[in-house]
Amino acid sequence: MANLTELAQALVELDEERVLELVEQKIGAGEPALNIIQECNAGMARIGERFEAGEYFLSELIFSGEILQNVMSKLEPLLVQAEKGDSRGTVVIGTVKGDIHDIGKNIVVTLLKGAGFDVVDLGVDVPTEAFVEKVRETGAKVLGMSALLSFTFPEMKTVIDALKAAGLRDQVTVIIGGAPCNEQVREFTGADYYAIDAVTGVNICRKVYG
Ligand code: B12
Repeated sequence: MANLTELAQALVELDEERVLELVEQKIGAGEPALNIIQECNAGMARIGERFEAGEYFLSELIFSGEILQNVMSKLEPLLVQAEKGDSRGTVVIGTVKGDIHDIGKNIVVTLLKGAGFDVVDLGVDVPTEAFVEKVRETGAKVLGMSALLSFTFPEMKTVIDALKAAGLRDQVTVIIGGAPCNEQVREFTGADYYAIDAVTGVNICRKVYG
């Protein structure tokens, strides 16, 4: 098992005070916010493993989410250095039906806004029709779907099939993301891209909108 950094380890131990102290230190030392997020992600992955192994329970999962959200509220001002000027384009995004994980999606939203995109964030547990309706209404060229639960992967396929049925599939590039997603999941769902992290997702949006 890979060694964790001090920050990631403090997160795994759910030592909120230490986590926030380390984050403040890193911000003060000029460390890029994205690096700090990456370190935290390693900690969250380890927390997930402990949960799977029965060493952590739902309460620990909930607490870890709260700590990460507090970290994010410190980092967000650093991420939103919005580029001025016209909108680069519209991106519709949401976490699929049955899934309420939103910390990763919210990072994507923050980065997209910082990069000058108009973002329509549908939130979590988003029904198929809501995705399809928003794509139709906004004419967005990109749809992003987040899924952190393996059993919600079929939801992404359902949305893509519904876009086809609505005659909208050709106008929209579909990007999927979330910790357990990968290329196989992309293939299964019929999405155009799988983004391993938020930055990759933003770069794909840049490419689509030229
Ligand atoms: C915190 C957490 C929770 C919190 C979520 C709080 C919140 N507001 O989001 C709470 C406590 C609510 C929760 C609940 C559950 N959870 Co949970 N949770 C986690 C945990 C520990 C961290 C998730 C997280 O925030 N990571 C940090 C963020 C920054 O990472 P990320 O989401 O992957 O996002 C990054 C990229 O993936 C990407 N990205 C994400 N989405 C998108 C979308 C697009 C378009 C793009 C471009 C990029 C992108 O950008 C982000 C930044 O780079 C994970 C473990 C893990 N490995 O991730 C388990 C995990 C996801 N949970 C899991 C489970 C099982 C559950 C529950 C079913 C537990 C239960 N028995 O009730 C419930 C389900 C609730 C529901 N219906 O959704 C499992 C899922 C297993 C699986 N493969 O299906 C995991 C993997 C833990 C594990 N190993 O067992 N959970």
